[in-house]
Amino acid sequence: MSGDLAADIKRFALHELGFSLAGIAGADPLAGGARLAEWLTRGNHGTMAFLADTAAVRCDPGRFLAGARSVVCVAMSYHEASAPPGPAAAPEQAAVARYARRPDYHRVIRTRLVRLGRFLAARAPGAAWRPAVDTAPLLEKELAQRAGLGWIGKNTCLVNRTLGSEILLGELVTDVTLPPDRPETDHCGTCSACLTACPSRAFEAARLLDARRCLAYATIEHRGDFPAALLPSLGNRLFGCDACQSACPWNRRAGPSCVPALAPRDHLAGLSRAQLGRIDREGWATVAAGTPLRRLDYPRLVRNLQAIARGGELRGGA
Ligand code: B12
Repeated sequence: MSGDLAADIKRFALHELGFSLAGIAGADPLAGGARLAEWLTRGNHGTMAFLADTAAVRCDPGRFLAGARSVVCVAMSYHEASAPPGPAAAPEQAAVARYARRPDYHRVIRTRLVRLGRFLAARAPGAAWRPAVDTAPLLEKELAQRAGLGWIGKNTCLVNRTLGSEILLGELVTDVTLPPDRPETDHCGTCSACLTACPSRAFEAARLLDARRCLAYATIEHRGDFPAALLPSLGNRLFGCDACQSACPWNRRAGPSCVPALAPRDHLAGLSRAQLGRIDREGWATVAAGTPLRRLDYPRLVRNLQAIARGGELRGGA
């Protein structure tokens, strides 16, 4: 077990690759597997079949990479203390969640994880490694908690005591045995601001989100017609939702820590609904290029814009 190698890997991740946090977790199976199975049985995942299809791998890094012994967990901050709480955009604008108003973190984090893998392999010849960001079948938040990067808050997001929860996660799974860091403990205490702030009442309990009632799910992941029950609470949200994070006192307290690689694209903070309503497929591809917005195809852009308008009618407003 090489303590020096572990320290060098974390130093390289923080100082050469520009990650905000880095820590090491053991690769043994995750306790969250049972909760995930129960969550799936309840249907809380909606149309996200990919979660059910890969459930067995998600809670066992050893099935993600044969012979896995350690997981290097990293995080990148997009937190701008100046960002106002609530949907930033005015009613005539389309609100895009803060994580999505910037270069696509999947690419930003993955290219750096590949460099981290090469750094590891240079120091440990023959080492096997595999990068993972978001779409890879792993319970990223539970691994990050195990690696000491933060704890799973009541809104189910990973929260760091200094940076808050506006951090995006990535992992490098390897068959090299590295000394693990100490897991972080829960610091939510009696606060439940996130649970009450959710505009669509998506939390059935602390750390239990019914994705079918989550506006981030409805605008980004849901396949099919927009869920009618969520129209009144949608507001002008086009892509994602920040409500349960904006309400979190840890985000209120955290200073600005957005990394340069995730610097915001200002035009995405005030997209006009009227202009988007006139845009064609190519036009949308240009607006979404290089950002997480690419996950929203053109038919669902149109669906979400229509849902915002119908929601407004239901509220008797714009
Ligand atoms: C599916 C998914 C979603 C779904 C479902 C969210 C969810 N909570 O599951 C939807 C589309 C709704 C979604 C929304 C968002 N997402 Co998302 N998403 C994922 C994904 C791909 C899988 C998460 C998963 O496994 N869910 C399954 C359920 C069962 O897990 P869970 O709800 O987290 O519950 C666990 C914990 O509660 C835990 N637990 C721990 N202790 C305890 C104690 C008790 C008593 C209980 C009950 C449970 C519990 O057990 C459960 C199983 O692990 C991850 C990437 C990954 N591969 O991990 C990104 C990820 C979680 N998403 C991310 C982001 C940024 C978001 C949004 C903030 C985007 C936005 N602004 O719109 C929102 C936040 C909404 C929210 N409050 O979660 C980031 C979160 C970073 C962070 N700081 O936590 C991730 C890690 C992607 C990344 N690589 O950065 N997401």
